[in-house]
Amino acid sequence: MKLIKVVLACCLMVAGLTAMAQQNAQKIQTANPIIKHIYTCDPAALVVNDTLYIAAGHEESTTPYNWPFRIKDWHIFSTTDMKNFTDHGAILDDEVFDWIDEDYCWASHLIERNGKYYWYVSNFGSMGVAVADNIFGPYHDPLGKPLVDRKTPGYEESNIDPTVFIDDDGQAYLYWGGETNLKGVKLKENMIEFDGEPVKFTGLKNYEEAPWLFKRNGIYYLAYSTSTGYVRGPIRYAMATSPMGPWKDMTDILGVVHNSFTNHEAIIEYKGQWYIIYHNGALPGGGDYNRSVCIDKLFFNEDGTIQYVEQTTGGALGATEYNNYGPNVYAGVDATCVIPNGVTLNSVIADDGQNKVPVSWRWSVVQGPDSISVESNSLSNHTVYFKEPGAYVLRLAATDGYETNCDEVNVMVYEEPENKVVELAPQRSKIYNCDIPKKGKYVVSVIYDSRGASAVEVVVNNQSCAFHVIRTTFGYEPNFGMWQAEFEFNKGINKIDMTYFPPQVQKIVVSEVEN
Ligand code: FUB
Repeated sequence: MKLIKVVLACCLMVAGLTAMAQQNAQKIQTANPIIKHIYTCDPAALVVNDTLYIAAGHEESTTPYNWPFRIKDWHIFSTTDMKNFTDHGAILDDEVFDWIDEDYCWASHLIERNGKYYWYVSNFGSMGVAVADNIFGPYHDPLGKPLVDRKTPGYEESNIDPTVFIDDDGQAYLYWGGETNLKGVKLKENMIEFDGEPVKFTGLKNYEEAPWLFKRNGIYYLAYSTSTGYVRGPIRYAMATSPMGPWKDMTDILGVVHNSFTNHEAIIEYKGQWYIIYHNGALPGGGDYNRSVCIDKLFFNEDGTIQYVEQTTGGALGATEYNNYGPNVYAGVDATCVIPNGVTLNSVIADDGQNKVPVSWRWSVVQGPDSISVESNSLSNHTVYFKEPGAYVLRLAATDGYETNCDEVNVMVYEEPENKVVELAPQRSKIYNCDIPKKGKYVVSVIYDSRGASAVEVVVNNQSCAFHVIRTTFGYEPNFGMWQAEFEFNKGINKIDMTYFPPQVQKIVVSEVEN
């Protein structure tokens, strides 16, 4: 009797929690990014009984560009028409996992098998799995420890971004890994134990993270996020005739996304149409660490290869199912520039194509000492050149012939300092002895390439000056910025300590301040 009461109480609790998840649900009707009331990232998608579910990380960074990722829970969103999405709230919290000892998590993957739900998560190089009888939980950690523990010899490297694929014969496979560590392994039927040893995959061009497996017409597809130096995030794919490869490298299928150096995709068929679900940093306040889930349609060629996907603001709604909106205009992240170099802003113009007129755009100076010249041959990444140093506010206006939208960006333009006394080409772990001819005021200028974001620390005569390089673009061409500060130097040897500096720092110049 006692047992029956406990079982009954548990059932009521589950039903209660499920009802609560439904009650807390928020209705959203939307184009890209599809979720606008919170920041979301790393989508995983699954279809259960005619409903498409997206499990996504809930990002809570207080600034858009600061490491680390701040994901403490994951939400589930659902739709039955790809137009209306429901937010069912934070269904999985990282507190479910006792072993999680770091504050913030990484990507997750949710999958259903025989009516049970398995939610794989990653946290600073270890991965675990939570299980529930209902998609909306409650989830518990059946292992009480990581499924892949970074402290286990042989598993120390980048255990992130789990993804699970179940083949038609019922065999489940787990894939995961960042950088050069993509691995795959069979899972036992219980979905929480390896069946055999993992295999490391190689030969996947520019592989960085975010593997996603699917099967179509007997062909296995492995999509993933790439990285080539400063350019990160294009989604590429490979094909195979078996879920464990060997993988044939194919091509990129989605380009760099707006305002986020990462991307993470799910590819799924729903009601006869294929979709790619990914993230960008396009919401106001969004960025590398405040990302937003987007959806676009994906198409295959006759031979099974995937067509390149253009990112749209119309998203899965499609261009014919909603009214014309003016172009989305994003002028770029505030940037710095050192004359005579130009600055390539990560500006983006995206239009829904509804007005059927090619989009046109114009840059202008809202504030600043002089006019500018601009190279802007495409809808994104425009390069601006300056003749005069100073603080500029630039406006980008774009029109679809019917509606015009604008956005502004600040650019601080410098000239390389005159009166140079010392010029240093930084080397790692180096303390420079700068021989200063006479006691006085000097400016230390650090010239950096702003294609990467980083914290930089320069220690001048034991005085630490830290500053943050904000990434302004993903292009191949360098973008120079400059940081400056004034110091009193004594005659003779003064020390500039660059023991730690990121590769972005190009040059350090010490120049005399004229009296
Ligand atoms: O969200 C944290 C990390 O960013 C994920 O694990 C990667 O896939 C990238 O999207």
